[in-house]
Amino acid sequence: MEFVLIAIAILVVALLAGIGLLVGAGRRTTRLDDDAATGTTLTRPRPADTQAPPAPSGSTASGLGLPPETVELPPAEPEPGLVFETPPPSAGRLVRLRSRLARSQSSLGRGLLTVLAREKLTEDDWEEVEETLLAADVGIAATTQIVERLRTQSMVLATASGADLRELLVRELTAVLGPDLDRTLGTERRDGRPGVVLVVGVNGAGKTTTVGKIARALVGDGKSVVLGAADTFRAAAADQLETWGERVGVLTVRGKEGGDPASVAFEAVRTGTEGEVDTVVVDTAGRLHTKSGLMDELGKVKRVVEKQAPVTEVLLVLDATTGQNGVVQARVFTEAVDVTGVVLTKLDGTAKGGIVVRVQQELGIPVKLIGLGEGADDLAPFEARAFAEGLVGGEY
Ligand SMILES: Nc1nc2c(ncn2[C@@H]2O[C@H](COP(=O)(O)OP(=O)(O)OP(=O)(O)O)[C@@H](O)[C@H]2O)c(=O)[nH]1
Ligand SMILES: [Mg+2]
Repeated sequence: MEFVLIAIAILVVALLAGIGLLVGAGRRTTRLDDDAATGTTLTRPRPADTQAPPAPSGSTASGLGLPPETVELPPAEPEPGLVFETPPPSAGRLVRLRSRLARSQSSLGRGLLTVLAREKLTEDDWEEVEETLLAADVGIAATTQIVERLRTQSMVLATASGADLRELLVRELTAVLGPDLDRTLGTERRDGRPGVVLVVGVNGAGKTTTVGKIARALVGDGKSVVLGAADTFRAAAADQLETWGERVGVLTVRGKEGGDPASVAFEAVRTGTEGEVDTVVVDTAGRLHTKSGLMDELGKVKRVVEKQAPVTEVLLVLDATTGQNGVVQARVFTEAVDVTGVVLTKLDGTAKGGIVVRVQQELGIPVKLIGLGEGADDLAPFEARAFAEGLVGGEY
Protein backbone atom coordinates (compact mmCIF):
# COMPACT_ATOMS: atom_id res chain seq x y z
CA MET A 1 0.00 0.00 0.00
CA GLU A 2 2.83 2.36 0.97
CA PHE A 3 4.53 1.65 -2.35
CA VAL A 4 1.35 2.53 -4.24
CA LEU A 5 1.06 5.84 -2.36
CA ILE A 6 4.71 6.68 -3.04
CA ALA A 7 4.27 5.80 -6.73
CA ILE A 8 1.20 8.08 -6.97
CA ALA A 9 3.08 10.91 -5.24
CA ILE A 10 6.00 10.57 -7.68
CA LEU A 11 3.56 10.58 -10.62
CA VAL A 12 1.85 13.75 -9.39
CA VAL A 13 5.19 15.53 -8.87
CA ALA A 14 6.40 14.47 -12.33
CA LEU A 15 3.16 15.67 -13.92
CA LEU A 16 3.39 19.07 -12.19
CA ALA A 17 7.03 19.45 -13.23
CA GLY A 18 6.13 18.61 -16.83
CA ILE A 19 3.37 21.24 -16.89
CA GLY A 20 5.77 23.77 -15.37
CA LEU A 21 8.34 23.18 -18.11
CA LEU A 22 5.76 23.53 -20.86
CA VAL A 23 4.44 26.79 -19.41
CA GLY A 24 8.05 28.01 -19.02
CA ALA A 25 8.73 27.23 -22.67
CA GLY A 26 5.90 29.55 -23.64
CA ARG A 27 7.64 32.63 -22.31
CA ARG A 28 9.31 35.18 -24.54
CA THR A 29 12.68 34.01 -23.32
CA THR A 30 13.66 30.78 -21.71
CA ARG A 31 15.13 30.92 -18.29
CA LEU A 32 18.02 28.50 -18.19
CA ASP A 33 19.89 29.45 -15.12
CA ASP A 34 18.92 30.53 -11.66
CA ASP A 35 21.84 30.94 -9.40
CA ALA A 36 20.50 31.88 -5.99
CA ALA A 37 23.77 33.40 -4.86
CA THR A 38 24.11 35.91 -7.66
CA GLY A 39 20.59 36.02 -8.99
CA THR A 40 21.99 35.46 -12.45
CA THR A 41 19.49 34.48 -15.08
CA LEU A 42 20.42 33.23 -18.45
CA THR A 43 17.99 33.90 -21.21
CA ARG A 44 17.82 33.36 -24.89
CA PRO A 45 15.04 33.18 -27.45
CA ARG A 46 12.93 30.10 -26.97
CA PRO A 47 13.83 27.19 -29.26
CA ALA A 48 11.21 26.41 -31.91
CA ASP A 49 10.47 22.96 -30.47
CA THR A 50 8.23 23.80 -27.51
CA GLN A 51 7.90 20.16 -26.50
CA ALA A 52 11.57 19.85 -25.70
CA PRO A 53 12.81 22.43 -23.24
CA PRO A 54 16.42 23.44 -23.92
CA ALA A 55 19.18 21.36 -22.42
CA PRO A 56 20.17 22.97 -19.14
CA SER A 57 23.67 24.36 -18.84
CA GLY A 58 26.14 23.20 -16.21
CA SER A 59 25.17 26.00 -13.88
CA THR A 60 21.51 25.47 -14.67
CA ALA A 61 21.80 21.84 -13.88
CA SER A 62 23.15 22.56 -10.44
CA GLY A 63 20.37 25.10 -9.95
CA LEU A 64 17.76 22.47 -10.76
CA GLY A 65 19.42 19.80 -8.66
CA LEU A 66 20.53 17.84 -11.72
CA PRO A 67 24.07 16.52 -12.13
CA PRO A 68 26.37 19.11 -13.71
CA GLU A 69 27.11 18.63 -17.37
CA THR A 70 28.80 20.54 -20.14
CA VAL A 71 26.96 23.63 -21.28
CA GLU A 72 25.32 23.06 -24.57
CA LEU A 73 23.72 26.25 -25.74
CA PRO A 74 20.29 25.52 -27.19
CA PRO A 75 20.02 26.07 -30.90
CA ALA A 76 19.40 29.73 -31.60
CA GLU A 77 16.00 29.72 -33.22
CA PRO A 78 13.41 32.45 -33.09
CA GLU A 79 9.91 32.10 -31.68
CA PRO A 80 7.34 31.10 -34.27
CA GLY A 81 6.42 34.17 -36.29
CA LEU A 82 9.75 35.84 -35.46
CA VAL A 83 12.79 35.72 -37.68
CA PHE A 84 16.30 36.47 -36.50
CA GLU A 85 17.76 39.42 -38.29
CA THR A 86 20.87 38.84 -40.39
CA PRO A 87 23.07 41.86 -39.89
CA PRO A 88 25.51 42.87 -42.62
CA PRO A 89 29.19 41.99 -42.13
CA SER A 90 31.40 44.67 -40.56
CA ALA A 91 33.82 45.11 -43.47
CA GLY A 92 33.38 48.22 -45.57
CA ARG A 93 30.75 49.76 -43.30
CA LEU A 94 32.52 53.07 -42.92
CA VAL A 95 32.58 53.61 -46.66
CA ARG A 96 28.81 53.10 -46.65
CA LEU A 97 28.26 55.31 -43.62
CA ARG A 98 30.78 58.09 -44.26
CA SER A 99 28.13 60.52 -45.52
CA ARG A 100 26.78 60.46 -41.94
CA LEU A 101 29.68 62.73 -41.10
CA ALA A 102 27.76 65.39 -43.04
CA ARG A 103 27.82 67.91 -40.21
CA SER A 104 31.57 67.70 -40.07
CA GLN A 105 31.72 67.96 -43.83
CA SER A 106 29.80 71.19 -43.96
CA SER A 107 32.07 72.98 -41.52
CA LEU A 108 35.41 71.28 -42.06
CA GLY A 109 35.46 70.04 -45.63
CA ARG A 110 33.57 72.82 -47.31
CA GLY A 111 35.18 75.46 -45.10
CA LEU A 112 38.71 74.35 -45.92
CA LEU A 113 38.09 73.78 -49.60
CA THR A 114 36.62 77.24 -50.00
CA VAL A 115 39.70 78.86 -48.50
CA LEU A 116 42.23 76.64 -50.28
CA ALA A 117 40.57 77.34 -53.63
CA ARG A 118 41.36 81.05 -53.35
CA GLU A 119 43.84 82.24 -55.93
CA LYS A 120 46.55 83.52 -53.64
CA LEU A 121 46.55 82.50 -50.01
CA THR A 122 47.29 85.32 -47.55
CA GLU A 123 48.22 85.02 -43.85
CA ASP A 124 44.58 85.67 -43.02
CA ASP A 125 43.56 82.74 -45.20
CA TRP A 126 45.99 80.41 -43.42
CA GLU A 127 44.63 81.60 -40.11
CA GLU A 128 41.18 80.73 -41.34
CA VAL A 129 42.36 77.23 -42.27
CA GLU A 130 43.79 76.87 -38.77
CA GLU A 131 40.61 78.09 -37.09
CA THR A 132 38.46 75.75 -39.15
CA LEU A 133 40.55 72.76 -38.13
CA LEU A 134 40.53 73.78 -34.46
CA ALA A 135 36.77 74.31 -34.54
CA ALA A 136 36.37 70.73 -35.75
CA ASP A 137 38.30 69.59 -32.65
CA VAL A 138 41.34 68.39 -34.55
CA GLY A 139 43.58 69.69 -31.75
CA ILE A 140 46.57 72.03 -31.87
CA ALA A 141 49.34 69.55 -32.67
CA ALA A 142 47.58 68.00 -35.66
CA THR A 143 46.31 71.38 -36.87
CA THR A 144 49.86 72.75 -36.89
CA GLN A 145 51.06 69.70 -38.79
CA ILE A 146 48.33 69.94 -41.41
CA VAL A 147 48.77 73.69 -41.93
CA GLU A 148 52.54 73.38 -42.24
CA ARG A 149 52.28 70.63 -44.78
CA LEU A 150 49.67 72.46 -46.80
CA ARG A 151 51.78 75.63 -46.78
CA THR A 152 54.75 73.80 -48.24
CA GLN A 153 52.48 72.72 -51.04
CA SER A 154 50.99 76.14 -51.73
CA MET A 155 52.59 76.24 -55.18
CA VAL A 156 50.71 73.04 -55.98
CA LEU A 157 47.56 74.42 -54.38
CA ALA A 158 47.61 77.48 -56.62
CA THR A 159 47.07 75.39 -59.73
CA ALA A 160 45.11 72.50 -58.28
CA SER A 161 41.62 71.61 -59.46
CA GLY A 162 38.76 71.09 -57.01
CA ALA A 163 39.26 67.33 -57.11
CA ASP A 164 43.02 67.68 -56.57
CA LEU A 165 42.47 69.96 -53.59
CA ARG A 166 40.07 67.50 -52.06
CA GLU A 167 42.54 64.66 -52.56
CA LEU A 168 45.33 66.69 -50.97
CA LEU A 169 43.20 67.47 -47.97
CA VAL A 170 42.05 63.88 -47.57
CA ARG A 171 45.68 62.77 -47.66
CA GLU A 172 46.75 65.24 -44.97
CA LEU A 173 43.82 64.38 -42.72
CA THR A 174 44.45 60.66 -43.18
CA ALA A 175 48.05 61.19 -42.10
CA VAL A 176 47.01 62.68 -38.71
CA LEU A 177 44.37 59.99 -38.17
CA GLY A 178 47.06 57.35 -37.63
CA PRO A 179 46.50 55.19 -40.72
CA ASP A 180 48.98 52.58 -39.49
CA LEU A 181 47.60 52.08 -35.97
CA ASP A 182 46.57 48.53 -35.14
CA ARG A 183 42.79 48.64 -34.81
CA THR A 184 42.17 44.91 -34.69
CA LEU A 185 39.42 44.08 -32.19
CA GLY A 186 40.39 41.37 -29.70
CA THR A 187 37.34 39.21 -30.28
CA GLU A 188 38.98 35.94 -31.33
CA ARG A 189 39.06 32.73 -29.31
CA ARG A 190 42.44 32.02 -27.75
CA ASP A 191 43.72 28.86 -26.13
CA GLY A 192 40.31 27.24 -26.12
CA ARG A 193 38.65 30.25 -24.52
CA PRO A 194 36.41 32.93 -25.99
CA GLY A 195 37.59 36.44 -26.72
CA VAL A 196 36.29 38.68 -23.91
CA VAL A 197 35.35 42.28 -24.64
CA LEU A 198 34.68 44.59 -21.70
CA VAL A 199 32.83 47.79 -22.56
CA VAL A 200 33.20 50.76 -20.20
CA GLY A 201 32.34 54.45 -20.17
CA VAL A 202 30.32 57.15 -18.45
CA ASN A 203 26.59 57.14 -18.15
CA GLY A 204 24.83 57.84 -21.43
CA ALA A 205 27.92 57.52 -23.64
CA GLY A 206 26.31 54.74 -25.66
CA LYS A 207 27.77 51.59 -24.06
CA THR A 208 24.72 49.34 -24.19
CA THR A 209 23.86 50.41 -27.72
CA THR A 210 27.45 49.75 -28.74
CA VAL A 211 27.49 46.29 -27.13
CA GLY A 212 24.31 45.48 -29.04
CA LYS A 213 25.77 46.76 -32.28
CA ILE A 214 29.02 44.84 -31.74
CA ALA A 215 27.03 41.64 -31.15
CA ARG A 216 25.21 42.20 -34.42
CA ALA A 217 28.43 42.90 -36.32
CA LEU A 218 30.00 39.74 -34.90
CA VAL A 219 26.94 37.69 -35.86
CA GLY A 220 27.10 39.31 -39.30
CA ASP A 221 30.71 38.10 -39.53
CA GLY A 222 29.59 34.56 -38.67
CA LYS A 223 30.72 34.52 -35.01
CA SER A 224 28.91 33.09 -32.00
CA VAL A 225 28.38 35.51 -29.11
CA VAL A 226 27.22 35.64 -25.48
CA LEU A 227 26.34 38.97 -23.88
CA GLY A 228 26.86 39.87 -20.21
CA ALA A 229 24.58 42.52 -18.71
CA ALA A 230 26.93 43.63 -15.94
CA ASP A 231 25.15 46.98 -15.65
CA THR A 232 23.02 46.13 -12.64
CA PHE A 233 22.29 49.76 -11.81
CA ARG A 234 18.81 49.47 -13.28
CA ALA A 235 16.88 46.44 -14.54
CA ALA A 236 16.00 48.26 -17.74
CA ALA A 237 19.67 48.17 -18.75
CA ALA A 238 19.62 44.36 -18.88
CA ASP A 239 16.27 44.41 -20.72
CA GLN A 240 17.76 46.82 -23.23
CA LEU A 241 20.71 44.51 -23.85
CA GLU A 242 18.57 41.39 -23.97
CA THR A 243 16.43 42.97 -26.69
CA TRP A 244 19.53 43.61 -28.79
CA GLY A 245 20.62 40.00 -28.28
CA GLU A 246 17.23 38.49 -29.03
CA ARG A 247 16.98 40.18 -32.39
CA VAL A 248 19.98 38.24 -33.64
CA GLY A 249 19.57 35.09 -31.52
CA VAL A 250 22.34 35.90 -29.06
CA LEU A 251 22.20 34.77 -25.43
CA THR A 252 22.25 37.34 -22.61
CA VAL A 253 23.41 36.58 -19.08
CA ARG A 254 21.86 38.97 -16.62
CA GLY A 255 21.62 39.57 -12.88
CA LYS A 256 19.34 41.12 -10.32
CA GLU A 257 18.99 44.89 -10.19
CA GLY A 258 21.56 46.13 -7.69
CA GLY A 259 23.42 42.81 -7.84
CA ASP A 260 27.16 42.33 -8.07
CA PRO A 261 28.32 43.33 -11.59
CA ALA A 262 31.46 41.20 -11.29
CA SER A 263 29.40 38.02 -10.68
CA VAL A 264 27.30 38.66 -13.77
CA ALA A 265 30.40 39.25 -15.87
CA PHE A 266 32.00 36.11 -14.43
CA GLU A 267 28.89 34.07 -15.18
CA ALA A 268 28.70 35.42 -18.75
CA VAL A 269 32.30 34.46 -19.44
CA ARG A 270 31.81 31.04 -17.83
CA THR A 271 28.76 30.43 -20.02
CA GLY A 272 30.67 31.56 -23.10
CA THR A 273 33.64 29.38 -22.23
CA GLU A 274 31.56 26.28 -21.59
CA GLY A 275 29.37 26.94 -24.63
CA GLU A 276 32.55 27.38 -26.71
CA VAL A 277 31.39 30.65 -28.29
CA ASP A 278 33.78 32.95 -30.12
CA THR A 279 33.20 36.11 -28.10
CA VAL A 280 31.68 37.28 -24.83
CA VAL A 281 30.82 40.99 -24.76
CA VAL A 282 30.20 42.52 -21.32
CA ASP A 283 28.24 45.75 -20.83
CA THR A 284 28.99 47.71 -17.66
CA ALA A 285 27.35 50.53 -15.74
CA GLY A 286 28.18 54.21 -15.87
CA ARG A 287 26.79 54.51 -12.32
CA LEU A 288 26.63 52.31 -9.23
CA HIS A 289 24.23 51.54 -6.39
CA THR A 290 27.00 51.15 -3.88
CA LYS A 291 29.29 53.81 -2.52
CA SER A 292 32.38 52.05 -3.85
CA GLY A 293 33.91 53.97 -6.74
CA LEU A 294 32.99 53.09 -10.29
CA MET A 295 36.65 52.71 -11.18
CA ASP A 296 37.28 50.26 -8.32
CA GLU A 297 34.26 48.29 -9.44
CA LEU A 298 35.43 48.13 -13.05
CA GLY A 299 38.86 46.98 -11.92
CA LYS A 300 37.15 44.26 -9.90
CA VAL A 301 34.97 43.17 -12.83
CA LYS A 302 38.09 42.74 -14.94
CA ARG A 303 40.00 40.82 -12.25
CA VAL A 304 37.06 38.51 -11.56
CA VAL A 305 36.46 37.82 -15.26
CA GLU A 306 40.13 36.97 -15.69
CA LYS A 307 39.71 34.04 -13.32
CA GLN A 308 37.84 32.49 -16.25
CA ALA A 309 39.54 33.88 -19.34
CA PRO A 310 41.79 36.81 -20.22
CA VAL A 311 40.01 40.01 -21.19
CA THR A 312 41.11 40.42 -24.81
CA GLU A 313 39.73 43.91 -25.40
CA VAL A 314 38.68 46.78 -23.13
CA LEU A 315 36.67 49.30 -25.11
CA LEU A 316 36.11 52.77 -23.75
CA VAL A 317 32.96 54.35 -25.17
CA LEU A 318 33.14 58.14 -25.56
CA ASP A 319 30.39 60.45 -26.72
CA ALA A 320 31.97 62.50 -29.52
CA THR A 321 29.71 65.47 -28.76
CA THR A 322 31.27 65.99 -25.31
CA GLY A 323 34.59 67.26 -26.69
CA GLN A 324 37.39 67.98 -24.22
CA ASN A 325 35.22 66.79 -21.33
CA GLY A 326 35.18 63.34 -22.86
CA VAL A 327 38.95 63.28 -23.10
CA VAL A 328 39.27 64.20 -19.42
CA GLN A 329 36.82 61.44 -18.42
CA ALA A 330 38.67 59.02 -20.60
CA ARG A 331 41.90 59.49 -18.65
CA VAL A 332 40.20 58.35 -15.45
CA PHE A 333 39.08 55.13 -17.13
CA THR A 334 42.48 54.43 -18.64
CA GLU A 335 43.96 54.60 -15.16
CA ALA A 336 41.44 52.10 -13.75
CA VAL A 337 41.36 49.51 -16.52
CA ASP A 338 43.83 48.89 -19.28
CA VAL A 339 41.82 50.41 -22.15
CA THR A 340 42.85 48.88 -25.48
CA GLY A 341 40.51 50.71 -27.83
CA VAL A 342 38.13 53.65 -28.02
CA VAL A 343 34.63 53.69 -29.50
CA LEU A 344 33.53 57.20 -30.45
CA THR A 345 29.75 57.36 -30.60
CA LYS A 346 27.35 59.98 -31.96
CA LEU A 347 29.75 61.18 -34.64
CA ASP A 348 26.64 61.61 -36.78
CA GLY A 349 25.45 64.38 -34.49
CA THR A 350 28.49 66.62 -34.33
CA ALA A 351 30.52 68.95 -36.49
CA LYS A 352 33.56 68.01 -34.43
CA GLY A 353 34.69 64.89 -36.26
CA GLY A 354 38.29 65.91 -35.66
CA ILE A 355 37.86 64.63 -32.09
CA VAL A 356 39.16 61.27 -33.35
CA VAL A 357 42.58 62.83 -33.85
CA ARG A 358 42.56 64.46 -30.41
CA VAL A 359 41.43 61.36 -28.59
CA GLN A 360 44.12 59.24 -30.19
CA GLN A 361 46.89 61.75 -29.66
CA GLU A 362 45.96 62.68 -26.10
CA LEU A 363 45.18 59.17 -24.88
CA GLY A 364 47.59 57.22 -27.06
CA ILE A 365 44.82 54.67 -27.71
CA PRO A 366 43.46 53.90 -31.19
CA VAL A 367 39.84 54.62 -32.07
CA LYS A 368 38.66 51.20 -33.20
CA LEU A 369 34.96 51.70 -33.81
CA ILE A 370 32.73 54.67 -34.49
CA GLY A 371 29.01 55.13 -33.95
CA LEU A 372 27.28 56.95 -36.77
CA GLY A 373 23.63 56.76 -35.81
CA GLU A 374 20.96 55.15 -33.69
CA GLY A 375 20.23 52.43 -36.25
CA ALA A 376 21.14 48.86 -35.31
CA ASP A 377 23.99 48.62 -37.80
CA ASP A 378 25.26 52.18 -37.56
CA LEU A 379 28.59 51.13 -36.08
CA ALA A 380 31.68 50.86 -38.23
CA PRO A 381 35.26 49.72 -37.81
CA PHE A 382 37.40 52.84 -38.04
CA GLU A 383 39.38 53.34 -41.24
CA ALA A 384 41.52 56.48 -41.49
CA ARG A 385 41.17 57.10 -45.22
CA ALA A 386 37.39 56.53 -45.39
CA PHE A 387 36.93 58.73 -42.33
CA ALA A 388 39.01 61.55 -43.83
CA GLU A 389 36.92 61.30 -46.99
CA GLY A 390 33.80 61.58 -44.87
CA LEU A 391 35.14 64.70 -43.16
CA VAL A 392 36.04 66.39 -46.42
CA GLY A 393 32.86 65.34 -48.19
CA GLY A 394 32.12 65.32 -51.90
CA GLU A 395 31.93 62.45 -54.39
CA TYR A 396 34.22 59.42 -54.21
N1 LIG B 1 22.94 59.56 -32.87
C1 LIG B 1 23.52 58.57 -32.20
N2 LIG B 1 23.01 58.17 -31.03
C2 LIG B 1 23.65 57.17 -30.38
C3 LIG B 1 24.82 56.55 -30.87
N3 LIG B 1 25.20 55.60 -29.97
C4 LIG B 1 24.30 55.63 -28.97
N4 LIG B 1 23.36 56.58 -29.19
C5 LIG B 1 22.21 56.95 -28.33
O1 LIG B 1 22.68 57.37 -27.07
C6 LIG B 1 21.72 57.09 -26.07
C7 LIG B 1 22.39 56.42 -24.87
O2 LIG B 1 22.84 55.15 -25.26
P1 LIG B 1 23.06 53.93 -24.25
O3 LIG B 1 23.66 52.84 -25.07
O4 LIG B 1 21.85 53.62 -23.48
O5 LIG B 1 24.15 54.56 -23.28
P2 LIG B 1 24.85 53.89 -22.02
O6 LIG B 1 26.28 54.34 -22.02
O7 LIG B 1 24.63 52.43 -22.02
O8 LIG B 1 24.08 54.59 -20.83
P3 LIG B 1 23.94 54.09 -19.28
O9 LIG B 1 23.58 52.64 -19.35
O10 LIG B 1 22.87 54.93 -18.70
O11 LIG B 1 25.25 54.33 -18.64
C8 LIG B 1 20.66 56.23 -26.75
O12 LIG B 1 19.56 57.03 -27.03
C9 LIG B 1 21.33 55.76 -28.02
O13 LIG B 1 20.42 55.52 -29.07
C10 LIG B 1 25.34 57.01 -32.13
O14 LIG B 1 26.36 56.56 -32.64
N5 LIG B 1 24.65 58.02 -32.73
MG1 LIG C 1 23.80 51.18 -20.67
